[in-house]
Amino acid sequence: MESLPKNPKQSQVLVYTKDYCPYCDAAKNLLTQKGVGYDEIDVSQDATQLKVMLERSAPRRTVPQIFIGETGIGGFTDMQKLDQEGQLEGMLFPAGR
Ligand SMILES: N[C@@H](CCC(=O)N[C@@H](CS)C(=O)NCC(=O)O)C(=O)O
Repeated sequence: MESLPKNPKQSQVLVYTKDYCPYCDAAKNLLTQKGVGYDEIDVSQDATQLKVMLERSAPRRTVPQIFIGETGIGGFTDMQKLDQEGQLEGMLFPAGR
C-alpha cells in the first residue's frame, strides 16, 4: 500500500490497482496532478484484497477501482467524467480547499 502526503481537508482516497495497468497509472496521475494523496492496494498478488475489491465494487471487475471515503466512484474514466462535469473536486474536498 502506498501512502502519499495528504491535505488534511481532503477526503480519504483509496485506489485498488494491478501491475501493468495503464488505467491505474492514469488514475494515480490525475489524483497526483490535483495534489490529492491516496492509499493504494495492489491486488495483483493478493487474493484476499482482490475479493474485497470485487465485493465493494460489484458488479465492476476491472482495475482501478477508486473509493472516495466509502463511495466507490468506479475506474479512471468514471473519475475523469466526474472531473469534466465539475463534480470531482467537491467529492475530494467537501469543505473546500
Ligand atoms: N474504463 C475503465 C477501464 C479499466 C480497464 O480496462 N482496466 C484493465 C487494466 S488497465 C482491466 O482491468 N482489465 C481486466 C482485468 O485486468 O481483469 C477505467 O477507466 O478504469
